[in-house]
Amino acid sequence: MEAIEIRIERIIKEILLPHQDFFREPIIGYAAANDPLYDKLSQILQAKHYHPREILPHAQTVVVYFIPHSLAVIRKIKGRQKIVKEWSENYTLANRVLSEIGEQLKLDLQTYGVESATEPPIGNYDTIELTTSWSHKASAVIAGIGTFGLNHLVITRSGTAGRFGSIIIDATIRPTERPTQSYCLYYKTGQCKVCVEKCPSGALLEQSFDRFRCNAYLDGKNIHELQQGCGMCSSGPCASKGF
Ligand code: B12
Ligand code: SF4
Ligand code: SF4
Repeated sequence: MEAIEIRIERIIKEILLPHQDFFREPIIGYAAANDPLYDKLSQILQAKHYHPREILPHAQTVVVYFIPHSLAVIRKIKGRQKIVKEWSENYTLANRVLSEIGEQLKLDLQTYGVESATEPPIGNYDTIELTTSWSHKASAVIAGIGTFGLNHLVITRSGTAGRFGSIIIDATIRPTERPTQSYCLYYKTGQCKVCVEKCPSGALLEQSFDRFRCNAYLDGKNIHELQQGCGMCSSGPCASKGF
């Protein structure tokens, strides 16, 4: 029988295949559902965060996948000071692709007798506090896919410009080792603040991130109504690679 992680990787890659112009090779990481970091998350986040076993009682592994935007899309936002339509279009496409990956993995794993539970790429979140109770970024860090950057996003070895999804399963897969160093240039050398300099709303500062300010900008107060997302803090030197 095909090993479960091989199967997971094959399914994700097959779904991405028709979208090669828009996404690069996915990065997939595995976290143990009983990783002690999950016990501390509500405390770290200062908000309710589900433990994987509150979502799936016999959870063993959290599978996290990162689909990095293609270099063609990244080139469109690099050097720009405002959002471009290619970023918006990839944002929308990524939502669709991530949902498809989640649904397909769930169906396929079921045929192996593996139960799973997914969170949508944009979960139902508290629209006042702007927080969810299932953080893909936190799981990405626990699953060894990346580290936090000054941009408050997760940076992977293939950069920060991309999107995450995760699925909780009741099969055991060996956890991915976590990187020992930050992928962010600023945290590594103190030399880069490009994300802060490029943020058009003033939400992202060296010492803080004002999610309400960012959200107001994303909400369309400063963006054309057909455009979604904002790629500026994802478009620095770490856009397509980690350091
Ligand atoms: C709500 C939300 C927003 C809100 C508010 C964000 C916020 N609360 O900070 C708004 C609308 C402002 C927003 C903006 C953006 N978002 Co958003 N957003 C989300 C969403 C739906 C939930 C995030 C959330 O509230 N989580 C709960 C909070 C409490 O945790 P958190 O923010 O994820 O991360 C915290 C912890 O991980 C913690 N932490 C601190 N120390 C440590 C240490 C350890 C060891 C661990 C484990 C954790 C940890 O630090 C973080 C901050 O406190 C997620 C999808 C998801 N379900 O995860 C996408 C998500 C975070 N967004 C994403 C993106 C891409 C964006 C934007 C670039 C817009 C865009 N799509 O073009 C901007 C970037 C703004 C920025 N610089 O951070 C991506 C991130 C990709 C990446 N490379 O990291 C996500 C994961 C969506 C996805 N499916 O990929 N977002
Ligand atoms: S742009 Fe520079 S400082 Fe900002 S997250 Fe990327 S590497 Fe870090
Ligand atoms: S998404 Fe745009 S507005 Fe929000 S922090 Fe990043 S650069 Fe600033």
